[in-house]
Amino acid sequence: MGLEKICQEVIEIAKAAGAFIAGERTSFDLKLVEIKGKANFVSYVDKKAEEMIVDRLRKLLPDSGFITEEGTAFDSGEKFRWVIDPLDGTTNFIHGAPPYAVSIGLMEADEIVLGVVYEITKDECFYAWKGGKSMLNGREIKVSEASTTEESLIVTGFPYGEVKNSDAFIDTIKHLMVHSHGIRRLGSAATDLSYVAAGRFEAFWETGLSPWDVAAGILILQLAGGKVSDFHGGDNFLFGGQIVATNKNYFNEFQSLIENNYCK
Ligand code: 2AM
Ligand code: CA
Repeated sequence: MGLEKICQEVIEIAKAAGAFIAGERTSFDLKLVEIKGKANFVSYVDKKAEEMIVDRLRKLLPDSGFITEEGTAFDSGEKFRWVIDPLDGTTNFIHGAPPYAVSIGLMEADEIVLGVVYEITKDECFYAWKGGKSMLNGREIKVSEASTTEESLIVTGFPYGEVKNSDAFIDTIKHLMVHSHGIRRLGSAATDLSYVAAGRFEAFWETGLSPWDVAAGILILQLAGGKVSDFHGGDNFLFGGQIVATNKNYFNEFQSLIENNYCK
């Protein structure tokens, strides 16, 4: 089966999980939430959604491995590996605030070859496969043309219990507060990357993320014409926990700003 066909199937799987999550939201009970650590809620909804997704992906591509947030399936070192966050933006979900998304990426060896981000609250499905284009609900998307901070709206996520980078974070915020159109914090990294891909934001950066938060969104952004790196401008952005993601024209200025602040 080709990647385009697989992508169509994955879209259906992401939407089915999204429908389950949306249904659960209407009757969500905070008492059922386990608290795994500070600011790190895991709910039965995340787990159930992941099981639904894994079950269908196993049938779609037998012998594939899994890297998933809830650990309901495992990476067995196969050639194809699914990288899944069944609910990216769990804290938003728990509080009933948008956005939250299903994020499903597929890796072939070390390369991301397919990505689907289904943002549930706006019913927006972003997707891309290697050799194709980036799409949103059936229409092609492209990054914006802006090339300077002065023309840019920036999105980020707040560091989680992390003290070591907080000065760099604050310095970056201070600079952008003065010079950019503004700063947003949506609470779903998969959605942040998809919005840069769609030209809604010019740039995104964050620390401490896991591969399942970003895998699908990275490919969607790259195939929409955007650029992704780690804070040094290198390639360790999927597993390295540091990501800079921008449109094409703004990359050099923004990546330099982040490198100067974080890599002193
Ligand atoms: P999640 O909702 O799947 O956990 C928001 O800035 C991003 O950070 C989201 O993609 C969110 O994914 C992730 N996130 C939330 N809590 C986190 C934590 N405690 N540690 C690391 N990442 C977290
Ligand atoms: Ca999650």
